[in-house]
Amino acid sequence: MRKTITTPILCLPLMCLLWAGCDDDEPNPALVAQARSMEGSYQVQGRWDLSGPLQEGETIGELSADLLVELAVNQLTIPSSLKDEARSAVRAVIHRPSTLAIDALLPELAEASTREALSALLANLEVSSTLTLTPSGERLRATETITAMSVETDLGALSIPSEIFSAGEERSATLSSEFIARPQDGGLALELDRHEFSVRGDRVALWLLDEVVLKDVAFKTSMITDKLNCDTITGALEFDPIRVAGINIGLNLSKLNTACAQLVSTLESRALGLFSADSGVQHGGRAEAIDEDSDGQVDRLESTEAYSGEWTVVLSSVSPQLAVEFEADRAE
Ligand SMILES: [Ca+2]
Repeated sequence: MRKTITTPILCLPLMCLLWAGCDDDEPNPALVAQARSMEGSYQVQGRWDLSGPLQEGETIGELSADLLVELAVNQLTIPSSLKDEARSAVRAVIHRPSTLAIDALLPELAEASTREALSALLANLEVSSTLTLTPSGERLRATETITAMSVETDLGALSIPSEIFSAGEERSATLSSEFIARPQDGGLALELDRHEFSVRGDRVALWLLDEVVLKDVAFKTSMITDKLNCDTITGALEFDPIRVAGINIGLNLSKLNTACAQLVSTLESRALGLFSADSGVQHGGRAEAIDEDSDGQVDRLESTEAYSGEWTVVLSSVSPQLAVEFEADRAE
């Protein structure tokens, strides 16, 4: 009698191990079926809004001054506990005059209309990609690869060359991302894990400035670093020793000149001081899966409001948020 009871109990863990199918590990047949109904390749038309960092109403001078404040604070030898207070104090003294000095050196970029025009373009990037979904139990292995990028201008759609938005030969280059997608219980919906692309938002912004916004202007963004003269910028900064919590934080002209030299070289690799050269974008979230002809095979995916994105590396003073939406049609 005893034997017939104890044997199954002792064997249970081993059986689970061998069959990988006890209790919670049992694949949900509904999710497995959903995953199979979504299998295949899709053509994705996405719209990205990369204008987040430009929507604060700041001029190029202000954006650059934000960066100068950060770089100047990094020059200081102060306890980390005082850093926030020191940043506020330095900002209060140098931000406004350096903004005016930089805007005066770059009048072509200081115009509000320039920033607004660039912001409007970055807010409506059309991004084409392919998406393949391969079932694996109740999940899907997904690969998304960006194939093209364009913007709508007054003169019609303009393609952004791939050598601009891709990282070119740099090692971090990847326009293809692998991730997991999870069909959701209780309806045709798919949760796409956050996945990252090292799209060069900085180069896209500079290219759009040159090719569209400043098209009829002799000034080009490659002239930014030549025109930013640190003697002029730091010469505009006059201040008494800055004290924080009773301590002189030691900001002087020499440290400001070092910070300004760093600003100029940083602007060479960052568009307008906004996007770091190695900034990536990542997005993910909920998509609706639509079976238009009710044949059991999903034909279309559409992002929902619960789909979002963000910059992966961005200046601390600007918004990392990135709006992304897409529709994907099954490729025949
Ligand atoms: Ca169908």
